[in-house]
Amino acid sequence: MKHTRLAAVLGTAALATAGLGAAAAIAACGSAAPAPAASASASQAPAGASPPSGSAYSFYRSMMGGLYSGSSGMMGGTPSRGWMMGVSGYRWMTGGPAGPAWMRGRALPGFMMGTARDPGAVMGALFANAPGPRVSPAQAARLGGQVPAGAVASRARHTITFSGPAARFTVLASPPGGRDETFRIAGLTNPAIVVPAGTRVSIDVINADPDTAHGLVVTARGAPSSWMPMMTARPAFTGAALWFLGNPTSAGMHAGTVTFTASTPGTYRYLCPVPGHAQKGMTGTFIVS
Ligand SMILES: [Cu+2]
Repeated sequence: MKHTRLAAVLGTAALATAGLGAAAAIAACGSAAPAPAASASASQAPAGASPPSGSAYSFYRSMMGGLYSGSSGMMGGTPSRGWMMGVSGYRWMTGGPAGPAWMRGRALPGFMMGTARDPGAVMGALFANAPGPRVSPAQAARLGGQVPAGAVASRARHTITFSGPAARFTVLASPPGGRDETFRIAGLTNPAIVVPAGTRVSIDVINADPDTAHGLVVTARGAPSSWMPMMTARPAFTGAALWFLGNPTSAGMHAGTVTFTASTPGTYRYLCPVPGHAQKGMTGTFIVS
């Protein structure tokens, strides 16, 4: 595919991505997933993202520190404690070459899991107070119902078609008033998105679900909608991933922007990479014409 060529395009796109999504989206595509212990040193992101710094990493350390020292003693004696607190734990949790490890079959540590909760519920709660852009529920509802500039939305064909060199649209993840575990774009549920080859695409993702983390990845068409989509799928274009956003709080709904160049014509898929969500219906078609 076009990973090599697109590597040059990486920096600005990924860095424009908000908050935790940025750390995740920056990782290079195509390489093998490292073990947690290795992820600290391997596969470093472009300048500006490594080592992790700034408010997202500070938030992570403070959150994990709270879990360690809490009265529940949840993490007491956990062997993973050392790496969980530092850079490698941060990358394990928020993203690496192929997404966060907990999305790729490396289960969340037992102390986070409780019983059989959706990992998205665990991560949504943990990252509810993460830094990054926010929008109000009213703004989210407006943006999620709006036909994007330069696009034609066809309700009959369930398609949103762009022309021109740039495409920007908002995606609401699992908003109220619709079926759970779906995306809403321009008032449509999981519509097909069509852009001409070479389009610079910016997708503003808003997590409108009160109690679950969601993200968005554009991946190859053939990727099966498996429980763990990221075990078999990779971002189809460099930067085409925002792994997850935490739950909304009174400060607003978390928002992040996925930016990439839709360089190669073909039929792709956008999906939520959180385990189980694509299978439940968080997916749609992305066509580069
Ligand atoms: Cu989801």
